Amino acid sequence: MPSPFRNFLVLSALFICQSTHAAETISPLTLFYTNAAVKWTEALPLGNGRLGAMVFGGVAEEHLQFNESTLWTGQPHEYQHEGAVKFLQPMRDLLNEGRVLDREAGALDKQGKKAEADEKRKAAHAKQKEAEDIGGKEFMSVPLHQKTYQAFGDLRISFPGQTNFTDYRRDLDLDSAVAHVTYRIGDTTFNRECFATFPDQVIVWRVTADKKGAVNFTAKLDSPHKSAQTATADGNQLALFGEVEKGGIKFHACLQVIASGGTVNGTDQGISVKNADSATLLLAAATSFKNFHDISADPAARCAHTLTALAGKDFATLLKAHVADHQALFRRVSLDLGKTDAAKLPADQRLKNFASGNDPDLAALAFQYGRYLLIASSRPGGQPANLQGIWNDSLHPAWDSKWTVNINTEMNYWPAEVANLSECTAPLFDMIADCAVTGAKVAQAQYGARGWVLHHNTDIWRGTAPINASNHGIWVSGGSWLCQHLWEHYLFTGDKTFLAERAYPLMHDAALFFTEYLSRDPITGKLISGPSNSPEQGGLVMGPTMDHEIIRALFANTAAAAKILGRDKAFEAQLDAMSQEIVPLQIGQYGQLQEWVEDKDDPKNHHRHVSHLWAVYPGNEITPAQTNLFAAARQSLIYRGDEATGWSMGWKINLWARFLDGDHANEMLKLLLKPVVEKGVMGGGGMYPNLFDAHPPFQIDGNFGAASGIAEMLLQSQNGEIVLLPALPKEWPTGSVKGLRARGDFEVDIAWHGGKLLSVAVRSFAGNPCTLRYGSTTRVVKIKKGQESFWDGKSESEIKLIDFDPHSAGTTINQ
Ligand code: FUC
Repeated sequence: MPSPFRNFLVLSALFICQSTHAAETISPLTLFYTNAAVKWTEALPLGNGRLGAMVFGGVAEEHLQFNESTLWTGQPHEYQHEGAVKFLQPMRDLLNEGRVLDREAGALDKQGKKAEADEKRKAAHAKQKEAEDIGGKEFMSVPLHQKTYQAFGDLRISFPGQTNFTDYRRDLDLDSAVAHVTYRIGDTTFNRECFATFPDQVIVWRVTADKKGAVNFTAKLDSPHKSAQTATADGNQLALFGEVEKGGIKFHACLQVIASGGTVNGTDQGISVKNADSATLLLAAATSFKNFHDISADPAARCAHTLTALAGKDFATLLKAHVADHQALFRRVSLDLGKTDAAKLPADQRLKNFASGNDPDLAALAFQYGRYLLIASSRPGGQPANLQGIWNDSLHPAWDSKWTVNINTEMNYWPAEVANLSECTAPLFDMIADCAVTGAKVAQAQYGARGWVLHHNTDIWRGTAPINASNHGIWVSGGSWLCQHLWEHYLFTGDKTFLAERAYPLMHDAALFFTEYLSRDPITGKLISGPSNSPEQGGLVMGPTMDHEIIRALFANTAAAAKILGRDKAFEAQLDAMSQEIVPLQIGQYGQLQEWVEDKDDPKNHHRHVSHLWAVYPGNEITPAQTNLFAAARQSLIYRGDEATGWSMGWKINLWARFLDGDHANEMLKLLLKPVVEKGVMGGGGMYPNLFDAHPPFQIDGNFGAASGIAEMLLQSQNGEIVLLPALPKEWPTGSVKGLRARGDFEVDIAWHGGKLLSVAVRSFAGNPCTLRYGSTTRVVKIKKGQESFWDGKSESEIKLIDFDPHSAGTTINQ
């Protein structure tokens, strides 16, 4: 290796060491607290994608509130509104008539005829309302609302007499996905550990004491479900079972208690352990849900099967398998933004100080927490992360804790590819495939179209018809937005089998729907979307910009996929031709990117949705190269303002990163990483003490938006180049990131110092063409499959290539 090159690698290693030095006494990647949780949003989340637990860490009473991702109200059901298609054209006509009246009002305004203009506007408004009324009565989902994700139960473990304790600490170690509680009573130290294991499908909890025979407790199960009952078996097992509603989903949990030393005694009310040295609890939980049209499974048999499979496995074996499984995903990426003494404080204190203090490591922790939460809430074979991931203690959670797909579900998966957790997308893709089945029925019944459509929400029954109210429920782009995730998965992984077998058929049929749905706009002569809305404001309209952006992207991606796969030439040509005909992006009177086909944006509108900026992020129709549109989109974001609900601020981090403004992105991060002050649901967002994102209330999308935003600040690859440090804020002068993924099947490590790139290493898994950009310097590099290239970002520097072992890359990064 030539010496200058070796030097910058050594230097980068040195800086990384220096930056971690100040905090070497604390375990990195840990959220710790000096008090037990009182509120649910102080408890710490564990999950294996199917089971979730919130660990409170109380001394006298430990409380694990737990979930299973398939416990929902309702039963298999089709939601399409048969015959609704006959109301489609009347709605379009009314909306178009309203638009004509609005235009006439504008012309009258210009002639100074204000009163007449106002009359016309009123008439236009009446037409819109009439269309919304027809929609509301004739076009909505049957029934109007979807179903609700449910809390499952609570494990309460009471420790008699444990009131006077010292040296309390509880934490969640993101690196091992284990929660700990330690404290002392007199001269006995108690340790509790808890994790939710994916390989063994149970929640494992253990207590140990450093004095023999000191472990005494009683464990009980209860549940907010009225039907729930408990019963003991074999003296060391306690079952909790019931059904959500008559004929609905049945549930069953089984707690098994294994003590070392002492005695174990079970009754139907609970299991008591006396004078043990240590004890392990295994909690299995299951439901009768098989898939969206079959709920005939036996949850008790499922639990028995799970527990039987654990026979002979001790705590250490379970822990080892769990940690290995978690770290195989989690350790693919490390991020160091520098550590200060601020990192020695408990997480809730760090949150309070973040905006004013110097704690860049909390941003790194938030990034890794997003990755942790995705691993914990979205694993192959399960349900995708819903509005609360999998964590929910209520029978009536906010927005039913469903999958809202006009931003929220998609945001959950924004970090998945770039933050090297590609496998976690599997449940999302399964859900898309289900929705393509139900959505085909909605497309036929309500639009008379082939293909499939998903409106703004879905639930476990895969409802795809418009829900709640026509003014925001009739929004047609949920399915096509989700299709972008299929395409991105291909771009990041280069997996052609996935493209051919999974992605393309779904994308094809989503695109097919829009080829039949788009109508010819009588005013502009272009193809237009509608009836629809710009989520969730402005009411039912023709021509929201976001729809057009998403549909254009769907058409382009589907056509590109068809070309790669050598399929459907005529369809590809049709998509290309139709794309050109869709209403184009427009710049309005305030220098803004228009949110609607009409130039009617209000620059004082601070609405949380920034839908028309989809083309900047997560789309990429608007790039820095399109200077006018780029400036207009940026102007729109400035008008929208910064402070908003949690997820909205999460989106804005990503947008400011795409606007190449790292300092503004960092300001957004500070607004998000602050304790929430609950001022009502649409008040400003922030975070809870457990670093769960607050809409408010708790909604997990902001956690994922923050994680992807931080990645976007450090690496972007959406425009055919790998752009290094595109939006590095001044407050992160020195740091490194390892293991991010770039489109084209690359893995990237970056180190920087003094705000400048020090080194980049790019590993190629497919030998795709590669252009690296740092600032205005670009270098085209030929990296063969299995080669790693090193560069220092300078135009004159040599780019070094060495071989690497593709099987070990991505899983070997030490924290
Ligand atoms: C959309 C948003 C709300 C909320 C809900 C779950 O309706 O407009 O703010 O996030 O989803």
